[in-house]
Amino acid sequence: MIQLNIDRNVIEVEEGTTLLDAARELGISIPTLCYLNLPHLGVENRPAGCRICVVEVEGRRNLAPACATACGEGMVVHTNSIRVLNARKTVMQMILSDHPKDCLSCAKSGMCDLQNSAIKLGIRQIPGQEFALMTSFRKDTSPSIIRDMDKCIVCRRCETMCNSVQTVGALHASGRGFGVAVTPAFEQNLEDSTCTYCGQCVAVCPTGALTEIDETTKVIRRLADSSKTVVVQIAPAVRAALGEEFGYEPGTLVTGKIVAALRRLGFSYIFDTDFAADLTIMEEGMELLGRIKGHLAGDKSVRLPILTSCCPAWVNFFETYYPDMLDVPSTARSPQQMFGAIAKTYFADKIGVEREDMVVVSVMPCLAKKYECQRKEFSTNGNPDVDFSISTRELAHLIKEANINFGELDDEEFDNPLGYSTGAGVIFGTTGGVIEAASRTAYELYTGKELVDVNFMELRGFGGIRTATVDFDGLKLNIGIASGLGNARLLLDKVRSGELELHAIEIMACPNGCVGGGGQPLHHGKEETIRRRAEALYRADAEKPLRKSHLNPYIIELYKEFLGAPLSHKAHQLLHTHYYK
Ligand code: HC0
Ligand code: SF4
Repeated sequence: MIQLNIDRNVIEVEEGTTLLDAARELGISIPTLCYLNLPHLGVENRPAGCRICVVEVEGRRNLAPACATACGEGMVVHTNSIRVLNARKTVMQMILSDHPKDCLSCAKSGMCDLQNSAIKLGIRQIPGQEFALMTSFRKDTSPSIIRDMDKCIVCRRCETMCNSVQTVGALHASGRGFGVAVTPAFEQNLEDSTCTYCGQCVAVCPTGALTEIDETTKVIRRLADSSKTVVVQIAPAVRAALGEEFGYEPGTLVTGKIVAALRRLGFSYIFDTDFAADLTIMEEGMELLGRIKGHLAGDKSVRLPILTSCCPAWVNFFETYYPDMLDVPSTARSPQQMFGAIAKTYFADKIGVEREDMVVVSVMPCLAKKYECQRKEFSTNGNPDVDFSISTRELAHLIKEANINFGELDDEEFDNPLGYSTGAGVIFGTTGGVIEAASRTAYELYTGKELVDVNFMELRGFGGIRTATVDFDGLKLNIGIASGLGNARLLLDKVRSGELELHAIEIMACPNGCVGGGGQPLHHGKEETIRRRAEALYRADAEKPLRKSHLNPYIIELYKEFLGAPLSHKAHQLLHTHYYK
């Protein structure tokens, strides 16, 4: 153990502890900007690049970055001496001297760590900025994300998420001095890189350098167009997180308030992606059972394990990195896309609206969903099944912009038929939920027996990679679950090498599933926030009268009136897809 003195407090810490952690243990707050600690993901970003966390160590000539300086025996440290405060202010002024001054209209305004740090440090002027070199980079716009490197402070948090957590490797720092920026290889556009649009870089960017494509203005225009019927669907994970934007604790379910707010915003029909999640289970569950039965019958052409296919960033990832396995994932479209396809056919017919006059908007915790709804295979004669996908954060902006007092809204119910869901559809939003929902239905369809306890506790949890065996009345199914693309890669490599033999694998690109999505209220990597959102979804499931997808009466009606049966010709046309590179 090492003993040192910080701001006249004596503390004992283990060797290797940083000054930042020692100070935090004492309850002393040292400001940070580039530093990001994500212990649940096993990564720590501390390039010591911003120098905002500098402290004074007696006997040393230079100030030391607290995030990257180990405690030493007998050190005497001052975290808020005049010298330290002046240095932090100067550092901040230097960062701001080369930073655009459009804070009022910046997409990150009000959520920006740089802005908050400048406020805390009392910055009121930026001396000498007329002499500073204002660098300017071209803006890079992709279907999901905008890169504005003028706002990059080279904290490299995005690089850590993209490389260490997601193992995608789309972003790296390049250049020197004022010209330094974090960019895809050869400064190509994100769209031409290996980026999956998972949005995890956006979720940790402390400034407006990486933000989502904002589609709220387009949505408002469609809402104002009386010739359009505007239908909205909300994803499972949105209901457990949107409340945070309005002062509620993480994990507060605000489903009824969201429905009420969407009605006030002028949407004609308020539906639930959870309905389409139930539909996904019907299609994907039958596909799973078909492959398992084929496997048991000795059919060598059957590919196992089946991989879930509802996460578009994951689809991007396997299309790029596993082109030899494109026939392994389920062909079922994601619930977002199944919803769009059914809304613009079955439902449009029911209410007598032409496809071209219907606009489908989705509210998603995800940025890759913006890209997914633009994939060409999800449109008919150029008309997309889902017109716009907005994030949970964008919905919060819309509600605030419309002056809706969210906290005072009484709960309202979804519209039917596409607004009714079982508990199985709700848990899609957290890691393990899709495979648990599939297991509930597949068990009953396979065994012909009633599943009394629907809680597959062995499939729940928060570990990035999990395996479990579920018992289908004697048939043991080996299940794998991975969240985060780095974990997906680890698991798939084991399957490819034959080290692991699994029947089905659920993969979600974002750590811990959609509850931790790149479009959710910024959680700054706090695992507790994400965990509480996940718990909320399991609560919502437990409160539902029906908890198995195949019992959803509106799904039964949809097959009876329109689709015929799971995996029918029509179901294939509207609800399945193919993969390509
Ligand atoms: Fe998800 Fe989904 S569960 S990907 O995480 O499958 O975004 O919440 O909407 O589509 O349902 C996201 C969340 C969805 C889809 C569903 C799936
Ligand atoms: Fe990397 Fe995901 Fe960001 Fe793309 S969206 S650059 S894959 S972290």
